[in-house]
Amino acid sequence: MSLTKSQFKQNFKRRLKDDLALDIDEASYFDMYKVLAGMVKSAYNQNWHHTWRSYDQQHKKQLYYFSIEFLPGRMLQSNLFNMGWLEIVKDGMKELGVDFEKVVEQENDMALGNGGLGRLASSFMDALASDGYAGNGNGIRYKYGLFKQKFIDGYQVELPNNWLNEGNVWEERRETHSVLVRFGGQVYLQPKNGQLKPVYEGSQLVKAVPYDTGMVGYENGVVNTLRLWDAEIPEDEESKYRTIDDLRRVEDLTSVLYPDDSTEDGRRMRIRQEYFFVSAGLQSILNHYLEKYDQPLTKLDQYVAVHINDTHPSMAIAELMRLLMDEHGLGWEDAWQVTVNVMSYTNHTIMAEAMERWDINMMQQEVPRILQIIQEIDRRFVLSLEGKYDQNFINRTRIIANNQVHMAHLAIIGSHSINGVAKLHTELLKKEVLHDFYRLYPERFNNKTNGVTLRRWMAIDNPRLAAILDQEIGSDWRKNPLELEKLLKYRSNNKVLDQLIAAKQANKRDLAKFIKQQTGIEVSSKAIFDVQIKRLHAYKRQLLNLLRIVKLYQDLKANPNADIYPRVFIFGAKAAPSYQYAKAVIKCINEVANLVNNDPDIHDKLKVVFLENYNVSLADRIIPAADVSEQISLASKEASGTSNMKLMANGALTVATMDGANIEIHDYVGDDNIFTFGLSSQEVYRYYADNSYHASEYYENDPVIHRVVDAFVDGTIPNISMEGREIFESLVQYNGDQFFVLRDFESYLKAQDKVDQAYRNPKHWAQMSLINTANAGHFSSDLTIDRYVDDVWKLTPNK
Ligand code: B1N
Repeated sequence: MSLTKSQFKQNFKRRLKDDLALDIDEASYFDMYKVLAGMVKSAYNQNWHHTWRSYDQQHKKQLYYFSIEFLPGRMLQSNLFNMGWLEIVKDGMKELGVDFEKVVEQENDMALGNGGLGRLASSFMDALASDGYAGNGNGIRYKYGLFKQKFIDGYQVELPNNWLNEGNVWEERRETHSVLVRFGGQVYLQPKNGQLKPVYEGSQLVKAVPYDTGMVGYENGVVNTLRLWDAEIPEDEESKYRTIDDLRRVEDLTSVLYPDDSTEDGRRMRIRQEYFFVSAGLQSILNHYLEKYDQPLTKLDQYVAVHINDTHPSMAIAELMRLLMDEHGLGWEDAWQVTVNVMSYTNHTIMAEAMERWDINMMQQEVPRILQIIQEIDRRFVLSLEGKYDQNFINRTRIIANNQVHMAHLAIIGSHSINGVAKLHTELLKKEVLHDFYRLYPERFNNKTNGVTLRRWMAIDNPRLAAILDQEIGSDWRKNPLELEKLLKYRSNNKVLDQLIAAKQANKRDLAKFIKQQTGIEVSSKAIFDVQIKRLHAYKRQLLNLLRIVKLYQDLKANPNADIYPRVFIFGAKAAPSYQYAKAVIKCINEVANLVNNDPDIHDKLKVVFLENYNVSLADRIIPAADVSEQISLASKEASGTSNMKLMANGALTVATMDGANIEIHDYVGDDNIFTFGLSSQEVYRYYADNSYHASEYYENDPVIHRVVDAFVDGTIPNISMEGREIFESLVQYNGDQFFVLRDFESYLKAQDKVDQAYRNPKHWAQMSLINTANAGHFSSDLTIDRYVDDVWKLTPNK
């Protein structure tokens, strides 16, 4: 896919003419985006074709990553980059007098995910292709991505995100690969040729149509497939869809992404969505296997791995059983063996409210055959334990209990591998949350610490940093992320440290300009840029950050000369629309921002900036400019976190609790290059055990806490009479403060004081920053994928 600059300029102008009948000075940025994306796609289509043909010819084992969320963000730049075209196109555009940045911004950010889980799925797509493995995605083509967030009077307002309204240049509708997915009705089993076969009455068929998107590997010619399913009414079933409601239920299957991170609202539609993409995906996998690989289904596990990203796709276990038995005639034992060998499962959270449990009656109504099969899996599971384990143990581990289907139990019983997403998280799964299952299947449990696409977050988003790296340690770190460690040699090299400082400064100036544009707020690029970007959730404790800002404000009001190093607090966070507490925190942050930013006593010492609509494109802008990374979840609650990795890679220093992957970051950079604080997970569990944490005591006994918390109800912060009260109450009740904000407050202040002091020594700060970047290679998703490939999926790289 080589291309010279003059070829590019020529082709680009010609295609504007050929496709749109426009000269370059007549084309809009959107026209140019479409034409450029079209060029990119025609260029990789050949490789796409080659890639899947070679998988088929070699009968390569293929992985299918099933995820209810994918979050690729904008794809133009990353495709250009992976094809080795980015610099050529940037230069060419400049010579053509086109603002490339503006062209890039035309693309609707593909936001088919909520947060870390969805972004992880997309980073794995990039890593699989870039490492040369046959790995494909399977998901839902939502018409509306995650809502657009606006702030009106400081409140979050959700607007629809109609990302498809101007078309999607990357996708390819593959009508001929459509399959039918059955919902509802009654199912009976009838003997036929010595087997029991289901007979359906009154069920409805939905047509699942795949839209495929090429996943371009980094400079290796590999292009894998992300297959997202849309739902339609089958042509010959139209007569069965009589009511508007019938139609709506089909449309709704792929209309909205559930905007819930870590909670389930138990909606019937969600079950239907989950079954829809799982059934469609598995059918297309089996069709392809039988047609192109032409092997018996008993050998499926040699050629196919299906990974279920959290429990949302866990019906895949029952659906594969159904397809193997009902459609292809395998007996239970054979089908079960194949299924367990094919399936593997990642758990992403220990938050009890996020554990999916579906009402048995709802499953009966929506997916009756699947429920039948789950009941049989459950029956056999219980049978296998009887006599070996006591009744309590059996009741705790079985899939169906209290009229609910426990999806994590199904996922565990039906998979050969179960992994957590950071060392601590996996340990907690084994010791606490899934301990019973760990006793049953110790060999199935393993850790796979998350990773991030360093090429995107560093090479594409932070060209200034990348240029320094390339010059000092060469450019191999793009392919071999551990090469970043070579940077350690320069930790005392003044020239390199000065360059790093200058690059960060320039990035901060860019972000300051953007902040001014978006919010009107003036921030100084000399201040510390202190960043907390992630979903808004009580356990992530944005409130802890906010309480400290209020304290600094009060300190400065009492003593305007207080020695506080100027800081800009930057937030990005969406709250689930039904999550009232999280929305109250957003309102309070916005009101504190108003108060602080407009108080002349504060000068430039504190600024608070809450950027609207945090998404991948906004992350692209913020992360290169960050000095401080806030990773302050209550220990044990954040399974891994991934913004921690992106920020460290860009040289931000982490203020961290010993939670999730923070612990591993700490292990790599060492005590001196991270600011840790707060309770350990053991201490948290001890508090749970003896029920001895009483938030009210901290409120009563600590005058600083008292004053800060009172600010939420005494008028110090205006316009939050309701929300301030809600937060106040949540904190000061005897058994309030579920996430130990007040308990960790003092320790947090101390860690932040160290940050404040350390920043005053720019050389030393740059050195710490360098050490973080140098160790970030360990958190490349390329390496995470290598570990999944070796331990779980057993794939071989493509030649
Ligand atoms: O998955 C990320 C982790 O880095 C984060 O720590 C973790 O919080 C996140 C229900 C979830 N866990 N659970 C979800 C998402 C959507 C949904 O409907 C739960 N997201 C995470 C990647 O491992």
